[in-house]
Amino acid sequence: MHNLGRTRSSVKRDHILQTPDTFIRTVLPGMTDATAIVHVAPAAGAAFTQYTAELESQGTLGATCLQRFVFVTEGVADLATDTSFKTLTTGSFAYIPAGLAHTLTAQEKTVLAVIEKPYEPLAGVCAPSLLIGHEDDAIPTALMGDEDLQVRALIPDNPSFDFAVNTMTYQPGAALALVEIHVMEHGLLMLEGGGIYRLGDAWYPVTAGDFIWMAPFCPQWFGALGKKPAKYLIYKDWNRHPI
Ligand code: UGY
Ligand code: MN
Repeated sequence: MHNLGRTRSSVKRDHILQTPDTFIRTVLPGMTDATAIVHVAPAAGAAFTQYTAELESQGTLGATCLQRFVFVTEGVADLATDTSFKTLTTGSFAYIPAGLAHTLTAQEKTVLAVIEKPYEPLAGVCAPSLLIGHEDDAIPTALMGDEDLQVRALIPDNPSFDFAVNTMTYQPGAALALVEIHVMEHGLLMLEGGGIYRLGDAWYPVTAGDFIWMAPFCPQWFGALGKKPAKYLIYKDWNRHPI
C-alpha cells in the first residue's frame, strides 16, 4: 500500500527516528548472503556506526578492524576466533575487541544488531578482551529506584570499555524520571512494545523495530504505553573524558 509520502521517520540535527518503512538494505564489504540496514554512521554526525544485519542461513558479516558489539535479536549464529568457538542464540551478545580476527556465521535466518566504533585507549588501562554473554544472565537494576524500569548492563562498567550497551525494560506506564540532557550519544533499537519518545522539542510515537539516534546533548525522555512492557537496546559512549 502506497504511503503517499508519509512516514513517522524524522531526521533532525540532534536526532534521527528511523522507522521500518524507510529502511534501505545494502551489502557492506565482506558480507555474504546478508544485508545491512545502516541506522547511523559518521556521515550523520555520530561517532559510531550501528546497523541491523539480516543473514540468510550460512550468511556472514565482513571483517572489521574496529571494535564490534553484536546482539542477536533473532536466530542463531556461530562466532569463531583463532582460539574460541561460541554459538550465539537469541538474546546473546558478543563484544569483539578491535583487531581480533573473527567470523560470524548464521546457522539459520538470523538478525543481529551490530555496533562498531574505533577504540579510544586510556593511558595505563589494558584494552578489553572478547566477551560473550546472554541478556538473561545480566542482573537487572531499578533505574533511580523505580522497580517498573529495569536496566541490564551487557558490558561490565570497567574503564577498559569505551562504550556501554544496556537493555531497558519499562512496565506499561513507566517513564524516565526526567528529561535527560547529557554529553553521551545514544543508538537505540526498540525491541518490544512502544510508547512516546521525546527527542529535542518533538514527541514521537515509537514501537518495536524503530531505531533512534540521539546526538550529544539531545533532550530525551520516554514513557511506555500499551498493555505490555516496552524494551530497548541502548548504546552510549562511556568512560572517556569528553575532550
Ligand atoms: O543511559 C541513559 O542515558 C538512558 N537512561 N537514556 C535513555 O534511556 N534515553
Ligand atoms: Mn540517555
